[in-house]
Amino acid sequence: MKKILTITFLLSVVQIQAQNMRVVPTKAQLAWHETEYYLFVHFGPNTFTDKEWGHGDEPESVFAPSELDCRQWCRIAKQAGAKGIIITAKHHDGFCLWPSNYSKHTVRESKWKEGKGDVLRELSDACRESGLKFGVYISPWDRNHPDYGTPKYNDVFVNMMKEILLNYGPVWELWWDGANGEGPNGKKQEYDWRRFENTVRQYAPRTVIFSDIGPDIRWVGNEQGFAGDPNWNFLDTAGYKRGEGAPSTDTLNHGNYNGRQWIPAECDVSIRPGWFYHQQEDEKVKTPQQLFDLYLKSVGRGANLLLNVPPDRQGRINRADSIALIGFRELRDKSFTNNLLKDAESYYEFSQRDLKNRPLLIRGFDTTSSYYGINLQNFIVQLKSPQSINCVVLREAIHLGQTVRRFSIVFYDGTKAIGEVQGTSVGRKRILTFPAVKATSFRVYLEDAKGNDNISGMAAFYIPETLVEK
Ligand code: FUL
Repeated sequence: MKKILTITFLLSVVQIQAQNMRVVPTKAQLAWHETEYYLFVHFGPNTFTDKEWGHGDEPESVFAPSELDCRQWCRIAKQAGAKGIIITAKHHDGFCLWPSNYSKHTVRESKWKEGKGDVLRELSDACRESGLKFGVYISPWDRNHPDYGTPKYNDVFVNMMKEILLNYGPVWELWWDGANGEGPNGKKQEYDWRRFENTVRQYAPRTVIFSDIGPDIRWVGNEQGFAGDPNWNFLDTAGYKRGEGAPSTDTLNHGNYNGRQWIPAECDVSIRPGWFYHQQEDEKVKTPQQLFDLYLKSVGRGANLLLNVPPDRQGRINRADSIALIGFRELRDKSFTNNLLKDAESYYEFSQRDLKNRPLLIRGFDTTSSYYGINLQNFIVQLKSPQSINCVVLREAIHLGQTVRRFSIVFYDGTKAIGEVQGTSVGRKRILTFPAVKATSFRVYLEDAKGNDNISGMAAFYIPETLVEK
């Protein structure tokens, strides 16, 4: 009897572990991971009143862009190498950038284009034309709507989402802000999240939903744009709620190593101090170098980067921001174009599989994830000639899960070890930067993993010294 119990116990342990190891992304999440970096656009009455959180009592006439040009936003996004745009269709002030039938606080009531304007229409068209993904931020918190704070508001919110999903889709990502304050009647809303989620799944099953705790994508726990190190794509949401009931910011930042759901992190951060445009911040736009550093701390830790670039009162992306964005693009191109492993050879010390993995290195580091994985243990890369290296990039075949917890890389000059770097999680992409070493080969040691590791891409670069992560 005791034996049977022990066996049953062991089997269930094995089962639980196997279940954990099988946590993998959905197809939509996998595609989302590949979008890597895209723009956030905060635009609305706050742009004109110089506020960050409007009270919802602003007259609609304040919304008056003089030369709104969503095609200009898209051109700049493309030039900057971003893959999509997410727009604040409705911020906390409740103003709708589309003529919603469920509100009287919209572009229709403004004087812009004599009430015939529709920012969502213009942006969704422009995104489609330029091959950018179109995403929508919609704040459940509404400081204007008369029904807010009553069950009727949940109908309003559902209907607004339906309007957006059905009339402007495909919506690639839907962004639910966790903030929940009081409405015009002084009451907070009891959101019917289950119904909200069902609505999106019913009308737009391919849309990925962001909120603090998913269901598809989680908030990274800060608005500075950096993911945790390590960063797990797993999160346990049982017992947690959106907004104030969310897990600790530290948990959101790192994820849960043993989490049962695949809910990867997105790093939202603004190119300026504020989320909305304020002229006095024109001098405070982040530099290309700062943006590059954010890229290392977000994308380089396996998360996605959602970079906010707020249009000005004309309705155009300001010159100061576009210059920074293009500069950021140039730094990425300069850094990641010349993969030093192009001609390298790779092999396992203790196996006969010499050179079998060469395609991994040659394919190097494209954006489509390879469907084959190799194991890191004793993986050696032999360079054709000595190379100065200060950056190594790894990818895990995340469609098979995420397992790598700790690894190290030892660099050699001939047979002499000349340097070592350490890394934690890998996930969709891990970019390690370090003081340059001149090496003839290097060896990757897997120090700890939660299951079979599958590395699907590896590359090495010599990036400008000033860009090495501090
Ligand atoms: C927060 C909001 O309160 C900010 O205004 C901004 O929209 C940011 C992205 O999310 O919760």
